[in-house]
Amino acid sequence: MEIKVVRDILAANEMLARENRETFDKHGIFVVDLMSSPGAGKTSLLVRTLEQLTPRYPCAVVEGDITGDVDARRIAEVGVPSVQINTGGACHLDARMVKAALSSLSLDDIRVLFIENVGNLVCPANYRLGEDIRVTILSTPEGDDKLTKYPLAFRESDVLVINKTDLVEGIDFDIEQARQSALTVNAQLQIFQTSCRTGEGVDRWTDWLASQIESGRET
Ligand SMILES: Nc1nc2c(ncn2[C@@H]2O[C@H](COP(=O)(O)OP(=O)(O)OP(=O)(O)O)[C@@H](O)[C@H]2O)c(=O)[nH]1
Ligand SMILES: [Mg+2]
Repeated sequence: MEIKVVRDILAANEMLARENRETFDKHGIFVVDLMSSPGAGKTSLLVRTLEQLTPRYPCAVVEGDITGDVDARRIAEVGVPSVQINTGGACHLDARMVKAALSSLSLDDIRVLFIENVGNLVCPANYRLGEDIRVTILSTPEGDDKLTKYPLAFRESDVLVINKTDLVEGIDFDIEQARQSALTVNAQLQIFQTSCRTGEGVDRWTDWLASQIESGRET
């Protein structure tokens, strides 16, 4: 019975995610879902990415947090429209929350929508939101073993961004080992290495993202 309830919740979410997808298609919006542990650098990568993309594409952001609007304010400082969702305790966004947030955005004026999920490396991966691509960030201080200890998010993603490469000296994070582990978990993963502090590697990621936006859907 318990299993059935969980399945019902996920099935209901899938249905709403498809509705969101139809809305995005109708308005020609490319959607990126960003996932990671708390503090891996989702907002930092978003800010860097928006600085490069907004001259070419009108962007907007849906921010998911348990409480508060700190991240939405950081996005507003870059001059990009943002909507904050407070989950009130839930460890992930779901398609219903995103659908509700869309009513606060001017969809005809958006080409790329970024959704920053709640900081959590496990729960968000179970809930599709209607996105085109899913990106999971792993930051070097978390350790390269997280790819094999928490494989779901990486298995369910199109992209892995290894962030905080500027901190790799002095901690036990082997980038080559991380890349190998990632590809073992998901051979289709596109892998990028960034430092949001120095900006290193951000261009390669935004160039690839722009190519995906231009070509429409998926990797
Ligand atoms: N050294 C270094 N610090 C970084 C880098 N990227 C982010 N940070 C720092 O890491 C901390 C967390 O970054 P955020 O961008 O807020 O992380 P987040 O994933 O959005 O966090 P939540 O939304 O709370 O889950 C901040 O102090 C950032 O300045 C990086 O590449 N290098
Ligand atoms: Mg954040």
